[in-house]
Amino acid sequence: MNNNHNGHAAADREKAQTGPQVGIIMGSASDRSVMQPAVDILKELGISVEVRILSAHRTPEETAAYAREAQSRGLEVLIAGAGRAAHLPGVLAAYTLLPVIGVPVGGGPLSGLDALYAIVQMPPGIPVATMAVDGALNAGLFAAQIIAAKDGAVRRRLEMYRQRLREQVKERDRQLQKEEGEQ
Ligand code: RP5
Repeated sequence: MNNNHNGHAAADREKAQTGPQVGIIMGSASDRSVMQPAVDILKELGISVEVRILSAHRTPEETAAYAREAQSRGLEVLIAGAGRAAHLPGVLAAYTLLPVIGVPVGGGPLSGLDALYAIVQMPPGIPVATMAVDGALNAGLFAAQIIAAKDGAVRRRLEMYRQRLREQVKERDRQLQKEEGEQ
């Protein structure tokens, strides 16, 4: 495929894409502040999201229905954040072939270690890409990178994001060198 063809394909995808591309699901309203960085970074990168509260334990039927219908509704990636016995990402993954990114939510008596183990230790066959405890920002970036594999505009925004990171580190290093030199 040449670049021109790729350009047309991307434009066609843009036209066809009207609904949300990424579903951000959390097990409880209490997870909202932890999950917000995923919402913010995806919007910043020009990716449409929908945000839902669905619980693997308290609303299991709604959770299964959401995952079953997600791909046919045009979603491309799911991000799921949950704390304690965090079954949500695994349950969503059981009902869809979309990539599911899990965010263990901290807090609680075990400080998120329970959720981390529950999400990262998926048995063979049903994978969940597990982020750090409270790692919603990286979940958003990872979802964007999946979309960027076929979307040049998102790829360019991610490149600019990394460029800003590089510049921030260099600026802090320059500042540190200056302060050290003054001592
Ligand atoms: C999990 O239990 C949720 O994801 C949340 O992190 C945790 C506590 O839920 P609430 O009791 O605050 O609703 O299902």
